[in-house]
Amino acid sequence: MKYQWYPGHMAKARRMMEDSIRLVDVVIEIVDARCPASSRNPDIDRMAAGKGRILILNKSDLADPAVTALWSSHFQSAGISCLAADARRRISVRTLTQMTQKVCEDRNARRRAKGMNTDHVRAMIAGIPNVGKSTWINSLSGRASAKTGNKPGVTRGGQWIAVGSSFELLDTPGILWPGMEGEKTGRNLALTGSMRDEVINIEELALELITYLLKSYPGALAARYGIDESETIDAQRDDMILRPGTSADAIRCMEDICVCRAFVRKGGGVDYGRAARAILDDFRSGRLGRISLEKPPAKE
Ligand SMILES: Nc1nc2c(ncn2[C@@H]2O[C@H](COP(=O)(O)OP(=O)(O)OP(=O)(O)O)[C@@H](O)[C@H]2O)c(=O)[nH]1
Ligand SMILES: [Mg+2]
Repeated sequence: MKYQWYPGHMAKARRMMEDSIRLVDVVIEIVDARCPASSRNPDIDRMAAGKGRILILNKSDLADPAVTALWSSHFQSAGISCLAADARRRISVRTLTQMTQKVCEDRNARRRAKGMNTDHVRAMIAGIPNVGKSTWINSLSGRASAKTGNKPGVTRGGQWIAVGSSFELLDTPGILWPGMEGEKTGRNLALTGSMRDEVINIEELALELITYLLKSYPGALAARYGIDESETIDAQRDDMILRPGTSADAIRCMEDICVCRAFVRKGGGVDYGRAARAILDDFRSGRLGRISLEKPPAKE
């Protein structure tokens, strides 16, 4: 399955961001801590060239803490200022001040030379849909200034929000990019809810998640649904059409989940659609445990 979602409002948002970029000193890119590489938009990288940069690994409460620590040191050793965050908790303005002042050293030196104030910083908050940009701004400002929601595409226009006297933050709509490379990138963004479920085959996506969990987080599905993960089946069953990224065991697990949860269709037969929605919901809200979808490349 190819995952791709680039509706007109994103192209429009991208143009708005390109127009506004000259107004800001820093670009704060928010990514999903469960897949920090997949959730970085190369368009934002290009747009923000020459600006101070900060990377926030948000939703770290849902990610595997050991893997998030690997990502933090990976970005830091590449010279990228980064911070793991849970935007639903209060975020300290002081931490952000320290980070922005550091990435703004050149700008500050130029300003001081002209006798200008260096305390005030304007930042654009950018990232793909649903990673928590607006929640992060609200958490920093201590009030619900920006609209948030548990689906991609909530923020539509740009909105400036003042935080204390030192920050002005520009909330922007989440944007993806056309021509996304790599199956895994799209799959990860579909899993974390950065694409609309309506444009995705959620049953296939759930099977990909189960395949991944069986391999990388054994026991997570058994703990949640009471199924037996160790049972394996004959992959040659002729009613199965396996797609890349999914395994026969994943189909068997999905069927077992249907049985354990009594997800059956009216006329009989298991209800894959319901099981898929339950599994995706459970993953997205952390009920399957703290799970990361990718690790940084191993150091040489
Ligand atoms: N568990 C958890 N949930 C979060 C966190 N940050 C945001 N959320 C939730 O994620 C959902 C999306 O948050 P938003 O702030 O609307 O995301 P956004 O990036 O502004 O999304 P768009 O405007 O659609 O691009 C909401 O349901 C938030 O409550 C976090 O750090 N941890
Ligand atoms: Mg938003």
